[in-house]
Amino acid sequence: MHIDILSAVPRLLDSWFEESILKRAQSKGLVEIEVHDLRIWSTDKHKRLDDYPFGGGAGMVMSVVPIHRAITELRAKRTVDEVIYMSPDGELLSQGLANSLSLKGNLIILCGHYKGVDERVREHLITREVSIGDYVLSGGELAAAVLSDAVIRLLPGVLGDETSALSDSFQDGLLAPPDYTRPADYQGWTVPEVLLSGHQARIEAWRAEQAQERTRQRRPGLLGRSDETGA
Ligand code: 6GU
Repeated sequence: MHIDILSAVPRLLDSWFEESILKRAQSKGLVEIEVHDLRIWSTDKHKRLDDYPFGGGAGMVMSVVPIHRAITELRAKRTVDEVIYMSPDGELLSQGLANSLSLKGNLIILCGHYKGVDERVREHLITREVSIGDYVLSGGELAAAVLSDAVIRLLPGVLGDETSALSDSFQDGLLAPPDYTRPADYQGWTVPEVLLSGHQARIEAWRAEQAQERTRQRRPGLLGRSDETGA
């Protein structure tokens, strides 16, 4: 997978991708991530990316020009499957959406800034808009990092234990059951007996029941939804 991220503040994202699991995924060749400074494509002599809104009003708007130039150049290099605009107006990110994006080859992610982008970007250049939740961030970079992380960790070989992404919360539409590790008794705080029993079938049954119960208590809205994993 190749991910191109277009940003007005690329430094915000550099360190994110140079650490931990995401770094390992890149050094193993499982994903290439390029964070691009949109200013490279600015035609303005001051390398500005934004301008005043036609019709007046508060805030600045990101210009269609550098964004179009950037996307055109990247599209000439590789077959791009999705051009995603990170925006609070977008489709809410879910595990299902992360799963479906993880099956794509090449993604472009555009980070919004200022008041937003010229509407023509959305009409002509973007294939989907994604939001990470019902709250407003000051830029799309954090949201792009969230989306990239959710997608990249699903790529085969990224997580050490192949089964661990499958047992994530949400992957089966349920929250994950509780986990414990040694010591079995810490100052009287004990581990459920069944986990020490060595009886694998009973352990799996207990985990399934805990996942159901936890989901019912904390996120009842997740129960009975069949669209969660496929999107
Ligand atoms: Cl993708 N961008 C911004 N600026 N705010 C957000 C968001 C995205 N998702 C939730 N809030």
